[in-house]
Amino acid sequence: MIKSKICDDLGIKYPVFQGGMAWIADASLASAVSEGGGLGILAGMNMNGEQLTEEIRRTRRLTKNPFGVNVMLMSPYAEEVSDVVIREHIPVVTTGAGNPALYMKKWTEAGIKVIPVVASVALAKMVERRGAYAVVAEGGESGGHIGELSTMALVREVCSAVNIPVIAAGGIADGNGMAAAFMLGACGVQMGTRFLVADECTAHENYKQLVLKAGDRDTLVTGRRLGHPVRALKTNFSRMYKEKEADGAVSSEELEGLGKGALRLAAKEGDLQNGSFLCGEIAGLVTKRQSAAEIIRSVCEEAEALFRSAPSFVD
Ligand code: TUI
Repeated sequence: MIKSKICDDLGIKYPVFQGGMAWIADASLASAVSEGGGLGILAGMNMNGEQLTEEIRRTRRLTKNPFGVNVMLMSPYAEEVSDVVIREHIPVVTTGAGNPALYMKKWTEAGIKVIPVVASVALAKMVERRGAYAVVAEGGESGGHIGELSTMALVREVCSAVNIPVIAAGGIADGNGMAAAFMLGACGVQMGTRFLVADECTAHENYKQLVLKAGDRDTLVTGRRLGHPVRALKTNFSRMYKEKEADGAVSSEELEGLGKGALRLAAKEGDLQNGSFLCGEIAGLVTKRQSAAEIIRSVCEEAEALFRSAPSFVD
């Protein structure tokens, strides 16, 4: 069985995190992942404090296993959500899309294991100094908000720069990806795209169909002009957005307005015209519907088989 230091520390069976995907990572998905032996993570992004508290309680009714909460730092609710995780005694908090320095003291003092998602060595070193338990090094193959570096380079560079556990994310959806991440020095993986099609994922059926059908070149990145690049599936909406972004006559305010509500429309309504279907490059590998527990077990068993066959690479 694949295991690492983070399993004992976090009380999980498999070193697999589920990404805290906005509008997607709810009690249903997070509890299924935690029940399956991984770490389920609720998305704090699209909920205010009261809604998140309710979702945490729903999750607790569905699993007794540990789960985490992701605080998306660009969210208008980040401040109130940062207090909810303390009040609710959440054991693990991940952060995304920014620098979590503002909240780290109160979280670590409350005994929370803080695991920021980082896209650079500089941020990884900074959060290590401030008491982060681990980091998720997320490369630009990921869906959603991304940094500049690829997973291959970022994970390796972060692993060599810090002395805390590194969890790899971005472009990982099977045992080969997991084994590769461990070879780079990671001791866990976070997956988002593969969990989009989990039975317990409540994303709209249209979303799941798009992911299942997507090939390797079916995502694109928009939002660079606004300073927050986002990877999504190629659809009429994302192509139109990209064209407008390249058009100097379209103002940044107009672009901001276009993107508003698009994540909810994709996840909840399956709106193929106006929704933004965030998805990673590895979608081409995601072709099967399974339960969250089956996904976690099969990824870890594939990685284990690869490690067992590793001596064949050495003469
Ligand atoms: O946060 C994510 N993925 C997301 S958040 C999201 S919601 C959204 N909606 C519209 C526009 C933008 C976002 C959808 N997907 N992943 C974690 C992540 N964090 N990826 C990259 C980063 C990151 C990037 C730069 C973290 C820190 C950073 O620099 C911070 C600094 O100030 O140094």
